[in-house]
Amino acid sequence: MDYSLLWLDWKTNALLPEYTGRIVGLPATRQGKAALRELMNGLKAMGGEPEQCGNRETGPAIRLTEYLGNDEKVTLRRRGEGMELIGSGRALLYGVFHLLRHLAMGETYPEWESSPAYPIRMLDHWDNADGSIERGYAGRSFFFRGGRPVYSERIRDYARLLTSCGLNGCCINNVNVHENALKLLSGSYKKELKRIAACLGEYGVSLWISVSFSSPMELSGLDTADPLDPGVQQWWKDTCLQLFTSIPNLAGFLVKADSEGRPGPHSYGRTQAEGANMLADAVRPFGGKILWRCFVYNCTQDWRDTKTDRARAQCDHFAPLDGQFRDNVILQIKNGPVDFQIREPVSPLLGHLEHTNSMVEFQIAQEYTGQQRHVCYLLPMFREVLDFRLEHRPERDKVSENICAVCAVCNTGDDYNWTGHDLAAANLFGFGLLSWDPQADPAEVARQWSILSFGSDPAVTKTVTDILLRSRDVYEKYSVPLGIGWMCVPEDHYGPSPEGFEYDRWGTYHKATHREIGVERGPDGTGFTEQYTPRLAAMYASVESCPEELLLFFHRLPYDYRMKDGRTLLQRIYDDHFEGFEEAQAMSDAWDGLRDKLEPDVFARVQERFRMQLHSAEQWRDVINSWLYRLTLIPDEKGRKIYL
Ligand code: GCW
Repeated sequence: MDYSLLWLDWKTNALLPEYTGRIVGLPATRQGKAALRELMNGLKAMGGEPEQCGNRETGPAIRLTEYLGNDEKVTLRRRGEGMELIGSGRALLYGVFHLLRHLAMGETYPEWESSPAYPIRMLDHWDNADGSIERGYAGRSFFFRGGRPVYSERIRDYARLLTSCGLNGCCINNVNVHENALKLLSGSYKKELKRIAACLGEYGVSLWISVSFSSPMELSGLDTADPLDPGVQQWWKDTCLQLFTSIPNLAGFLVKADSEGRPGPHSYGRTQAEGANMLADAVRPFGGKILWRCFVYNCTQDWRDTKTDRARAQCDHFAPLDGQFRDNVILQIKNGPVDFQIREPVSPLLGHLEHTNSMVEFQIAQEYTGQQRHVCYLLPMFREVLDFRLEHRPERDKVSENICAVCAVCNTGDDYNWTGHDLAAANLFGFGLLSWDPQADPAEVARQWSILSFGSDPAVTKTVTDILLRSRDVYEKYSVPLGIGWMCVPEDHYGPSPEGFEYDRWGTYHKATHREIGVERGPDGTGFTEQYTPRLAAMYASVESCPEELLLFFHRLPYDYRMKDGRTLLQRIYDDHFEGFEEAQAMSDAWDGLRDKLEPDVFARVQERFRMQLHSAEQWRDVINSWLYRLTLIPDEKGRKIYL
């Protein structure tokens, strides 16, 4: 096998309790059978010798009790000296993986009664038909090769990984739908899709595909894709009939429309709701859903235009449309108002949709957070977003209570370790657990992941967990300061380039001069703060009450502005950059200390990533500090060397 099984290899030293020696119960469905197989194989991999006893219960055992249906609620409870798992076939899968995980960690009776917080918990792949991956940092696609989808055993193991951490959906192709990917709709790859869908389905994972809004023109030569045109509507209906009837496990479409040059309803003078609803009507007979992205903004802005603010765009476009979307449309909203930066406020649009389904889109592909060469554990950020109180509706105030689904842009590829950086797999695992339970504790998730991935030596667990939990703050310190965003190299988005986006068209400006830096987003500026409810709006609008980590997201300030601890803004930035690099060095040293405790190849792979991280962190430190020093001519108070 040319890939690892990540947290599913069950190589642990756990002492298995007696009841794990007998398995009772004969699940009838494909998913139930998969659960039984996983249980047997998992116990064997842990050194057990489980015996399948049919329905005979002759002593302490694990009993699998399968209910018919598709419900995801699962119960694990003690039964005499043994355990019983109760649920539908897919719920048994979650139960089995939960049991195996906890046995592997040495827990004897991991009782659990749980339902996932959301019915849709999925990963979005940005895989292209040619096998490349947009913003992919872990090799090439394992869904596509040479212009078409391909089935392989790896997809089955991928499905196992997803289910084992609670995920149940996967969109296999990029939201930018080009070339052969267009044909996923047309039936050209029906056989391949069917095979992939069946394989995912065995593990309770639904297939989604991204489609282009102008498919009727691109695939069939219609002269319009206007959502109100009857011919267009019929085209989508016919296409969906073909597709959904041949692929039963297809859940629906993900659509990036009117965004970064992609076609959409705006080209025909129609609203986002009219566009989404037309597709929703076409998939409805098959129980399908439309995930409609809200990443709609003007990406051809002139840097001299002081009126337009990209942060405002999503609310400006979508908030007025609340209530106009069909009930099988879900608006997919990035966690922040701009674009997956290391620090952004929570997207205010998440509060505005009272009568429209919405979901949060996170990104575990670390596009702006170190591209899986830097360690950056994102669960603390995701928890902050899900816990954020929008203050719109007291009864369901938190983001986590306002949404009906979650997704993350995926960080996998065909690298041996799936995620490029071995430690980046913690984001995949963690996102899964969090999507099931938005209250999951990032520290506990990191601990579990570390034990399952690297074994139970407490020194390893402690070091790995510490590294993960510090990593986001460290990355933030040496990279982009105080929520300002961007400052990375255009195109590949890796490494520092403080003015790289400054005179470009993307609307991501900081407008730094020798006196001040930042965009004012309060009422006297772009008015972005007004998109929040009054208390939050006032909090962000005032420099005094704005959380310091977001200061330069919301405000334009002089470099000698005094931070709460008395340092100037500029000195804070200098200090963060020096400290951030030192802390990255300390994380790398801590990893070096594990040399004798880990498998040599794992140790070496991560060590190599730390080498890349340190090189890049040093660049970030030096480029940002030198740039600010040369711009302001204000020296570092501590007299450290600032140079390129
Ligand atoms: O951040 C940008 C990325 C694009 C991506 C886009 C999006 C898939 O740089 O590569 O396109 O976001 O989310 O649609």
